[in-house]
Amino acid sequence: MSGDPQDDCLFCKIVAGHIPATIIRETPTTVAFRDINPQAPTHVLVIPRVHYPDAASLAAADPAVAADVLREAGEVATDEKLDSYRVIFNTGSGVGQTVFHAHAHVMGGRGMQWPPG
Ligand code: IU
Repeated sequence: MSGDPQDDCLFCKIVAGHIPATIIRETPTTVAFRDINPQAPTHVLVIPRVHYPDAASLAAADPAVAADVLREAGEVATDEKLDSYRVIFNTGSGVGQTVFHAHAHVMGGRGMQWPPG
């Protein structure tokens, strides 16, 4: 929960440019890149540059950056011309979180069911 880069974190490595990603937007506090295994025509991840394991711990420690992530999610939707989309923060392995660096999934471009599976 320090905010500092973690040696074993793949998204910290993307922020540092040490592993590749298709980056579509960057701000001083965030990076947005296309998901490597897209589940919708648009599937973009928005991450904070600082490392926190999930969105709630980011918001508790640095609410301004959490707001930046949300704002950037909206900017991605605008860039992608999505009038309907989802912003998803998987939190915990029980609901499918696999990378423990806070990230918003921005997904759109197809119909979706409610409730989600
Ligand atoms: P999750 O909410 O933790 O399950 O989401 C992690 C996402 O990160 C998942 O959709 C992966 O496809 C995606 N991803 C990626 O885009 N690039 C990577 O190098 C790695 C994972 I590792």
